[in-house]
Amino acid sequence: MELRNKKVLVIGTGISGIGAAELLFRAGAIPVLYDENEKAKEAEVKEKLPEGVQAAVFIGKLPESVIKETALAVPSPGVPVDAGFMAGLRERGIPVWGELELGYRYSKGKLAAITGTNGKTTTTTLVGQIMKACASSVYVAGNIGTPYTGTALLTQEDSITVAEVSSFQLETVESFRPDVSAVLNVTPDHLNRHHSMENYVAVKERIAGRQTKEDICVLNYENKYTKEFGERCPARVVFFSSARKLEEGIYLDGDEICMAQDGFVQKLMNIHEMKLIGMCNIENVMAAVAVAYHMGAPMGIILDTVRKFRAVEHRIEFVATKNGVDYYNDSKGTNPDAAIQGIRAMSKPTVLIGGGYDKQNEYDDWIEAFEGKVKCLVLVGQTAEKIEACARKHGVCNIVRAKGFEEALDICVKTAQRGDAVLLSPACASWGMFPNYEARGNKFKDYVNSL
Ligand code: UMA
Repeated sequence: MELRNKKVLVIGTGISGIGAAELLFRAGAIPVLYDENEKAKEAEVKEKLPEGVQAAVFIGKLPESVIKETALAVPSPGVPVDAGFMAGLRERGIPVWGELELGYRYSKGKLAAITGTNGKTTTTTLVGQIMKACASSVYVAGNIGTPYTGTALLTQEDSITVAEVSSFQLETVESFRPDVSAVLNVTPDHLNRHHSMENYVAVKERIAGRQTKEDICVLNYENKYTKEFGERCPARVVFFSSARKLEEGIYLDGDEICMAQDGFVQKLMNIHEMKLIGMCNIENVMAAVAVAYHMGAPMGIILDTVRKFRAVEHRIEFVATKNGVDYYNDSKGTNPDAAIQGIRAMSKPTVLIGGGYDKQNEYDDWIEAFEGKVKCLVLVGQTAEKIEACARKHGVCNIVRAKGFEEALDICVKTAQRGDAVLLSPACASWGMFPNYEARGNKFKDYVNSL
């Protein structure tokens, strides 16, 4: 579809909406920004637009005359496409490309796209670093925080884009076709948006929906959903496994990461050479190695980069050792499944900070994953009572409730002894106490570094 001089309605005025409006303007289309949130302010939205970029802005209600002139609608990832305003646009036959699809249509070069319930930021960051070590024009974009539309027009034929892709973004792709895709794992999440696990899985699979056997899809052999997807995936599948030797693919054998290809097995590296810890990170590394290798990176550069790579901020991030106690920040553990990875990564007796905003989650699986490692559970926030009841049911009894985050930190310092670890991995969002998980993680790090 030629968009030059056409009115394109961009829904949402967050970072994706601004990225989309900028791309559209520079591509010669006429962007119209719309936000359903009545509290948004037209002047503030206009201020977010880069200098020289123009777009009309509508807040709250959109006039019928604007809808009538709309050639294309571009929703931001946070806008559900099956309800309300968006459903109305579809009924009127207005084509819909999500912000990711729009960026894809305008980008050049090769694309690696990574999705999964957990681990996608770490894997995307690592693949980005590997590709930057062996190519000159590399962009890392998507759900990671730099909108895909923000880098698309910068790309050239020899560029490489490494994109973190969320299920929200995949709902509205059409022609999106990465050269190499990856689905790291799928476990229940965002079910309020996708309504059922079946829908959530189907939407994740759209990352490879347009791929052919000329493309690669990297999948986790040890996750029920991604393993099953391997049987019907339209791309050439490369599996990775943390639990068995594969005839073809990348796997963990004891402490060695190995690659089996065309009947040959190559030992790639020992996991103790990595700075990352935890089985989830070993899986992320195996996936990243597979993605980067199939994007054409030489194995030597891949492994050198993996050896140097440190955890992404707030994800089982080692902060410091103070008085013989190791402090880890896993503030990104905002749901029980992510927090399970955090506690599993610990090898020492651990004082664990949990609790926060109530997303109506159940905590049984998380507490079962403690496996006797948690010597004290320090609870904060709205969910403290619910988690305490659940923990006691599972026989975890050394529990302390803190009135606030600062008090929780004081308790950790008093309780942890030389040889222990302190882990912030709350299994809950930070809202109510902090604006976001980054602020919570930064508070933790500042406190630890000041000890
Ligand atoms: N809005 C509407 N109508 C709606 C919903 C939202 O008008 O029905 C408006 C809001 O009022 C707001 C704007 O849309 O002004 C927000 O849009 P957005 O929620 O899409 O947020 P962005 O700032 O554009 O950020 C989005 C992603 N956010 C979500 O998917 C919720 C960011 O992922 C992403 O980094 C960014 O685009 C760049 O691509 C964040 C995220 O939480 C990190 N992702 C989820 C996750 O990782 O689990 C999927």
